[in-house]
Amino acid sequence: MKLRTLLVSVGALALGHVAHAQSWQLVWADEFNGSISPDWVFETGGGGWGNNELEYYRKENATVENGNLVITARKEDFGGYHYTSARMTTQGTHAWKYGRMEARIKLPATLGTWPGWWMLGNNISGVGWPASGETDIMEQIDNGNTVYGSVHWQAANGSQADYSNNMVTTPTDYHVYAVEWDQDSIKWFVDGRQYNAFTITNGVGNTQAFQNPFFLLLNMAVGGNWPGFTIDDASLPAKMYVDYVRVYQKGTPTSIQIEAENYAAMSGVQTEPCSEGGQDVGWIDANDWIVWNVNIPVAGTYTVQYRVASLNGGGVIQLEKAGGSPVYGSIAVPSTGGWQNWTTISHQVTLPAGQQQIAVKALAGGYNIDWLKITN
Ligand SMILES: [Ca+2]
Ligand SMILES: [Ca+2]
Repeated sequence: MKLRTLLVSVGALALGHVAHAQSWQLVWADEFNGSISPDWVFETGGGGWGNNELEYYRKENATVENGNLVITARKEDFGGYHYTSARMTTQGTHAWKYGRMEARIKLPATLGTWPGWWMLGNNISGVGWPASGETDIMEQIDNGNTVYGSVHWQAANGSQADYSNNMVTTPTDYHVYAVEWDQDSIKWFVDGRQYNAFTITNGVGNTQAFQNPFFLLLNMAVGGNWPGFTIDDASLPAKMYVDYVRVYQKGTPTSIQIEAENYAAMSGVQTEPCSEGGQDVGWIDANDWIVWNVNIPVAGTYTVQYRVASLNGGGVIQLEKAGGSPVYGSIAVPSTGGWQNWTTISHQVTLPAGQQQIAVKALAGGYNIDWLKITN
């Protein structure tokens, strides 16, 4: 969103990767359900701080409509400028090093508007720009159908360096614009489709700024060095809708193994020596239940594995909060050919965070359990 010069391709990764499942944990969000989070700081003033923008940024130009943030660009005299709009950041309230930053956005795409969903290095007030680094998750100008993903940083010789790519979409429809950023790369996505990547491994190409925390920005400029200074006044007011902003980070790997026999409470079962060592829980009949204490570090999706044995199959495990509600999921237990022939079955469930009691209830019996393992 800042200064823009000729774009140079530095450190581009091969494109066309398909997004793969990762254990992203939601760490911050604003869904704009009725209000704007106080974590947003509104920047006020005219000119866009280096871009020769034509608007004066005011908090009044950011409102909430039907669960959306709405940034409205207006033809309106204020503070010596002839347009108003809004620019908001999480500078000073929240910054993150690495993560998946995504927002669902619908743009006006009209001549003279320049909306941005972007990030700046949190140390900008100390080292300045572009040494702070800048990641533009989505920019679009005028009535074009192209959206841009870019980075700006400081080259080793002190000059500004840039890298950018773009894709054609339908900006006036809602799309999810995201980056996935880790120690090795920044990747840009529209609706889950990757169109750009940038390598930052070990600060290659003087990119070490991208190993620091960044804060978020949303704004819509009117005019400026990039879109130019021709504004379609008749199309104003123009609105940028943001359904949500979400920040995910890779969860700390979780792996919790619970010996079935170490239950906190049970009904109708017995323990017995296990052929794999220790004990297992057997004599499980329909409606029997077993409760364990567990501490889940972060709410989210987990894989729960069960080490089971069953002579005849036909059993069903229901995983639930102790007491029976909510039910997290259920899984059938196959025949393993013997009461001490063990196999591992698993399913994915969504668990709340914290110290809690989980339970297996037998919707149908006829199996033994040696252990459970909860991983993300
Ligand atoms: Ca929303
Ligand atoms: Ca066991």
